Amino acid sequence: MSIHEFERYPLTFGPSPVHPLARLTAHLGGAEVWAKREDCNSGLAFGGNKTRKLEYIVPDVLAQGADTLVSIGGYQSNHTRQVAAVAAHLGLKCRLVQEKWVDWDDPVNDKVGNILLSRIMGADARLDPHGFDIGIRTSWEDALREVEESGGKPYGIPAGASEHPLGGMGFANWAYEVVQQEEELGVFFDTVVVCTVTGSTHAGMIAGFAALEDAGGRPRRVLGIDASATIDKTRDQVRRIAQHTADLIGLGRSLRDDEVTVLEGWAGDLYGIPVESTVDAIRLSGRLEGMIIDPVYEGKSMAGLVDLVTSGEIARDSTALYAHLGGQPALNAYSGMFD
Ligand code: 1AC
Repeated sequence: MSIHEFERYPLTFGPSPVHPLARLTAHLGGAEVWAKREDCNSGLAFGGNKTRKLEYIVPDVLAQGADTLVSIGGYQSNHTRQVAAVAAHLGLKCRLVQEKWVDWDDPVNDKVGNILLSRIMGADARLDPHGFDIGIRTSWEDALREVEESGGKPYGIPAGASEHPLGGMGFANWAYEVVQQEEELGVFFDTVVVCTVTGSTHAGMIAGFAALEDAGGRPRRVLGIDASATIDKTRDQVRRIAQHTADLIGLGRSLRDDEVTVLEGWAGDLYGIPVESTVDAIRLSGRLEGMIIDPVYEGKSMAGLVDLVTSGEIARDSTALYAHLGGQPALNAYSGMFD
């Protein structure tokens, strides 16, 4: 099946904006760095990368006649906030499992930012003491069962939508959108840099760009920057979801090892805990570009991009695209870092 034949329920404003980061580029002395802004992609609760994924999942939600979306993430999950927004938009109920993925001692960590927004939008967001893990969680399975036992019709969306069979589709389509925007802008991004944790954003890009390359497109690198600090799990999950998505969109071959790149070095020791390079990257992006990034995901991928350009791993004559996945609401739980 071609990617264009999959049903997509519109939740975004259309293609997310792409623009040059001129002052960051000058600061780094090349490569030329641009950003594609999933943080500006929709009117639903500040948008973000999950909204694009949910466009491919909502048709199935509606086909199944579900009345409650059931999802999971950390206290400051961007994913659960976007699920809550989509539920509100569709007039559905929303039950969220918010696990203690990050041992972060800010006293309002479980009250502000993403979780606050989810509650404002009417989600039943309940705290759960379990720690970080990117896989399928029993707490989430329990929540699905509880909704069913109380007479509801639940629809399960796992963390980051990553383990959902259609979880990679949104970013497979992102690759097609990039190629369209390249044509309009007269630019070619030889390198894409993206944060990766639960994997389906990165995996979708891999599948989409592989299909485009096989159809005669120019080759490019998609560099995933690990922010999970459990790199083997993330790498396995990216590969598995990328291959599954590639199969869905008819790639018709196995992905090569060089198409699945997950780099480590910027996550620190634990998911969700910013390290010095994260904070530096947040300040750099804010001060040079007025572009706000978060301490859990984008601060880590931007730190990776800065180092990769500085070291020449992304060459001076490259044109690199930084995928800004959103996530700024979490900053509210990290205010102490910027006193
Ligand atoms: C981990 C899925 C993830 C979130 O925001 O909850 N990106």
